[in-house]
Amino acid sequence: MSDFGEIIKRINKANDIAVYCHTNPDGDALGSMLSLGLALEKKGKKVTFCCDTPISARNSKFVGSNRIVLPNDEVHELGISVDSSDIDRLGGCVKSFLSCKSQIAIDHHKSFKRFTETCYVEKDACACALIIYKLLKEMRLIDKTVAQLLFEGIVTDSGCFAYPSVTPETHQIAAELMLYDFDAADAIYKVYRSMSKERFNLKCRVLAKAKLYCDGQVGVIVFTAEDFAKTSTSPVDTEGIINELIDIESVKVAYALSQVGDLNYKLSIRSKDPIDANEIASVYGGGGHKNAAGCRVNGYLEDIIERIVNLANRRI
Ligand SMILES: [Mn+2]
Repeated sequence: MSDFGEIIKRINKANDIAVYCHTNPDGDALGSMLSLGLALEKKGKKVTFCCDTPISARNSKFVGSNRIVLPNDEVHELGISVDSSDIDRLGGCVKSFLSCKSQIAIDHHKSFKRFTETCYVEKDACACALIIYKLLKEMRLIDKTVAQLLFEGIVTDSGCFAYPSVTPETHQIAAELMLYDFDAADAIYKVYRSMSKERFNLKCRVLAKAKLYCDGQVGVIVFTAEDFAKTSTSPVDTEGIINELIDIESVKVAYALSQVGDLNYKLSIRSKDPIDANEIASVYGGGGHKNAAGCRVNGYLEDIIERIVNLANRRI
């Protein structure tokens, strides 16, 4: 793995840079991509912000999100992917990313699969934004806007500094960012606590149907196409709702199934130590972090639930 030296060299050499994040971006993906792109723009680079998912009302709260474009045929000198554990996570942006004359990947997933010659990965970092912070600090490109975006990325992926992946360094970096004097409490409210009425309704509806298995040690919630239709929401509104389930004292593994197609579901997994969510997700070809991971599963809902509850039960 190359260090920042090679990355900075490549950034300095390029004039036309495109930054990429994964499909259905979360706060860390957006905070990392937007902070990096806006900082490079300040350095005089021409920057394009690419993501394959149209920005939702929820994500439009991130400064610079109005600059994000859907994948197109434009060819860029340098493509930088952030917060993507493998090339497929770029979704509709894969072709655009690969068409760049050179590529860099910066990531923090345990399940990272190398897809560029130059990459920088810290598998223990609780957010990709922590890595972008170190890079931009070395390049002396942090200002108030950039600091707030990095802080928002860290807040999102650390569960507001609550997950086991949070270290003294996480707090040190957050403290350094707060010195830039943005409104940190407001940033946390905006990206971590606030929600639309529609999302609240979805949450109530789905949590009311939550089921516990294995003496209350495994929790399952399901977001069906009907749940989305009845509450005027979409899969992007599911983010974080699974945490209510893992917060139940007896629950050691929490699952959220989100309907994507007829017999096709996105599975999110949360676990408490020592159970490894990344390892469970890898059974279905997915991945993520030790306590939070995801994958796709196909089949009838009842069969899927039986299979994933068994997977958890064997690890409890
Ligand atoms: Mn992340």
